[in-house]
Amino acid sequence: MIILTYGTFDLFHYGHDRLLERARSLGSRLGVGLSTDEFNALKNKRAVMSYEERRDHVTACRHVDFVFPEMNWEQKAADIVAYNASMLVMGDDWRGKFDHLAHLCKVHYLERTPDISSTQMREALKNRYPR
Ligand code: C2G
Repeated sequence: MIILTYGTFDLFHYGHDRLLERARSLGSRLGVGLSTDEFNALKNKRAVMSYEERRDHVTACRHVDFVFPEMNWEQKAADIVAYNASMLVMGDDWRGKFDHLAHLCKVHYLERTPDISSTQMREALKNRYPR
């Protein structure tokens, strides 16, 4: 059973890893739609790490089987069909946002890991290594 999830995965941290681990445990293969820098601009997000650096990090994660670019909001339906995915998994900060895809596959939201985020990591790095 193929599972898909999507995200920026900037400054990869244990909250990301736990999400991917739980998503992977729900199926037999996990694919990650990794937000391109251009799509991050649409999400009003600026990642510290480049797409290639984030891709290498997520690809190295033992829970992940394949990574593909997430270039827009609309591609999920086509991705689900193209990869023959049985489930879309997202953190529950997205709860309800992808229910419109439930006619194509199961949509499952997992509890976010508290007290860790790429933003907090960025702030911590800035304080630890002030320029
Ligand atoms: N996440 C989590 N716990 C955290 C931080 C993130 O479970 N402490 C989850 C998020 O809920 C998301 C995934 O990790 O499912 C990736 O998080 P982000 O990189 O912040 O992704 P986001 O910007 O939410 O992009 O089309 C969907 C978007 O691309 C999702």
